[in-house]
Amino acid sequence: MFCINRYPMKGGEGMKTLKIKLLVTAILIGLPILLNASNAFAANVMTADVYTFTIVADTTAPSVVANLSISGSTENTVTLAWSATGDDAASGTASSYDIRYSTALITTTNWASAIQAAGEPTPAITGTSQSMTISSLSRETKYYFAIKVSDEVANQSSLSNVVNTTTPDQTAPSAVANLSAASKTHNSVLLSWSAPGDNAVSGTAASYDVRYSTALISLANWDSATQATGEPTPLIAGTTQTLSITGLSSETKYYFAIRATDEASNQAGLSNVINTTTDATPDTTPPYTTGHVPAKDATGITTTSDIIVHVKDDGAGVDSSTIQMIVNGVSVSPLITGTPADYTLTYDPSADFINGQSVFITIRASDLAP
Ligand SMILES: [Ca+2]
Ligand SMILES: [Ca+2]
Ligand SMILES: [Ca+2]
Ligand SMILES: [Ca+2]
Repeated sequence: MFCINRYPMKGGEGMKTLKIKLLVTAILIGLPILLNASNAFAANVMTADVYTFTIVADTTAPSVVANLSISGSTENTVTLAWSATGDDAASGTASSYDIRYSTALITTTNWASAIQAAGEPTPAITGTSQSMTISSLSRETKYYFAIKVSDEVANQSSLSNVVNTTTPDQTAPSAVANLSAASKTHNSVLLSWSAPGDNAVSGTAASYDVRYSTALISLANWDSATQATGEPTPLIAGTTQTLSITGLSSETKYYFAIRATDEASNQAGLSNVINTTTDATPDTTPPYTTGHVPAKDATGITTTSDIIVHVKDDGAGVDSSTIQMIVNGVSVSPLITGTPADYTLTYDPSADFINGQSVFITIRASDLAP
């Protein structure tokens, strides 16, 4: 417990004498030697100086933010901007921000129930422009935003000005992938497809743009393709819709494509591009006769004359099985030669005609049109 080296033995002193000296010394020095061996000798102890002082209380809150504004937005984010206020009103540097948002107007009363943003920036010195982007918002939704500022004591400013914005729609309808030609005629094609949505494949788009061209349609030449008219109003995604394109030319190859647009003018990409060739113009004109020998209403014909007449059709052709020839009230069987476009009927009467006789001829025929 004691440092023996401080008390070297003198010559002739015995162990007993040393023990007595140590005991006396310990009594004289008292307790301090127990605490600090260096104070082995006398110390001057002052009376404790006990006193206090008081820090002034910070009871001044940061100024209210009065210039909160919206500096940008996307479908699911809104960026806010404001100027930093101070620790004490408009001076110094505050300690923290509390930004909240809600789909309802934010007031002092409902502030506590508004959604608390996370990750607000640390306040900068008063007057500094600050910003924060709130994410995970919903598309096409009106949000209100407000901010409060606190100092290190947690004196909190009152509610800032409240701003609002509606997040935009930046998602186009999906591209139609199943455009098809359901039917066609010589001058029309009936198109069919499944409705895409407002946003990709959900919801309801706002309009269609159907185009056609005799050249392959691509996004590059989309603008120069012919715009159809009378497109239907889009129905909810997945519904089958149709459009008849009319006024087309017969026996012509046409390409067709469609794009939907939502109410925010986001336009879908190009659909699958189909092509179809219109039918031939239907035959609506009956056969006709020509090349009559003898000529119609001719006079002075010999009694031995044969009767020759052409039966023609400019469309599908004459159906030879329908040709009828009636001479003076009697159905006869002329020799029929030629092709469906131009049959020649040659009738050689078995008996000569009679002098001065009027011969009455009737020809009937139908064409091969379906
Ligand atoms: Ca303060
Ligand atoms: Ca929309
Ligand atoms: Ca959309
Ligand atoms: Ca015909």
